[in-house]
Amino acid sequence: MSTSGKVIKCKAAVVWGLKQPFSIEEVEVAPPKAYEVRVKILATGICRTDNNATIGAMPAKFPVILGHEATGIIESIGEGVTTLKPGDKVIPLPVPQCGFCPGCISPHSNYCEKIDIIGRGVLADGTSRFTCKGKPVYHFMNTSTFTEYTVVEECAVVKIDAAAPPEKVCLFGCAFSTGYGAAINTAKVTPGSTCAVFGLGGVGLSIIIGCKVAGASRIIAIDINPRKFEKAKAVGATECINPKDYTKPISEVLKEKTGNSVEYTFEAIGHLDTMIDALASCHKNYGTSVVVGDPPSSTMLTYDPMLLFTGRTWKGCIFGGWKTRNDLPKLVSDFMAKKFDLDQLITHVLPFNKIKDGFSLLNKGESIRTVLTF
Ligand code: PAD
Ligand code: ZN
Ligand code: ZN
Repeated sequence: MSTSGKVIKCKAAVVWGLKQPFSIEEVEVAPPKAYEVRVKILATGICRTDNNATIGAMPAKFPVILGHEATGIIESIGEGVTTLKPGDKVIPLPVPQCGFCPGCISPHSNYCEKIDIIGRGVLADGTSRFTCKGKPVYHFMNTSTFTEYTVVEECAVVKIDAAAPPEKVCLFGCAFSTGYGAAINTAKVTPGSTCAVFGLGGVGLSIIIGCKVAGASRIIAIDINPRKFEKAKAVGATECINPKDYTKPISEVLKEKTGNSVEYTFEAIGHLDTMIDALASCHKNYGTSVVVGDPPSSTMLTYDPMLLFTGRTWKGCIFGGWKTRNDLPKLVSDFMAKKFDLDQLITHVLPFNKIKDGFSLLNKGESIRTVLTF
């Protein structure tokens, strides 16, 4: 029996308020309105950004369905949708590509104005498609994937190769694309260069993969959790540093180890002190440092402007600089052609109802990516 045009009742992980746990509930998912599609989620990864939203470090409206790194199948489409049809395998896009805003029109930008970075929690018409126990439940980052079904705007989802394995390519919905693109697109790492990556989660390891594909000859991986080092080496790090083994800042340690020659540094943690240390770690004139970690909301950063005055470049990056609807299908094709491997990044695969265990693995530093399957 077709579900098109009808409300679907299904299971979703709802977070009812700040610092509240994930609660598996029966929710109602309304049919897609004009220029929207309803997606059956097949697999979804757990990202630090979801955890940040539960603790207030990333804006979100509660109650909310979090999750933004997924693969799914189009269940039905709303009026006016022309680029997708039921049955298409897709990746929902936390950074949409509307095609019309200044960021979409510029060849130098991937920042689509439709991105919900401020936690609006609603779709274009200002309403949500989810309800639970008679109350509206908000969307998250244009996607909301911790649910069996979600509704997203046409510009916030892209069709991919039907043969792509869902429990792997969901990582293209955030961690892999972000990290890999930070190295390839944002820093534009050059062959033979020296790179340093602060933070070895799913994002940091993907940065290492990007640095390696770009031909970097020295990739220094930094984390306070030494259990991450084996994975870092497996994806291409040439050496690893634990800040806990030193009393001085890592920028000083790197200067000594490299003869002051680090070209590219990346912060993939989301802490203000490591953003400054990563900046100070690259060469004072020709160095480039990229902030990839989410800055904690409502905080300010002070730094010595001399760090920039001498010529360093300090950049940020959203979703690895990819124009999502144009570029993700090509990245998935590169994966299918074995240009890179995601196996090292996926440490755990759990059924969706074990979502709390997935977050506990992340917070205990035991996982890189946990993928939840439905
Ligand atoms: P994660 O928590 O899996 O990895 C972070 C790593 O940093 C862990 O291995 C920690 O042990 C390590 N760490 C913590 N403190 C320190 C420290 N002081 N020094 C060195 N290492 C430390 O997170 P993730 O890989 O999922 O995400 C990393 C960040 O990137 C996080 O802030 C997330 O919100 C952000 C992100 N940004 C974008 C974007 O578009 N810019 C996209 C996705 C994620
Ligand atoms: Zn993410
Ligand atoms: Zn746009």
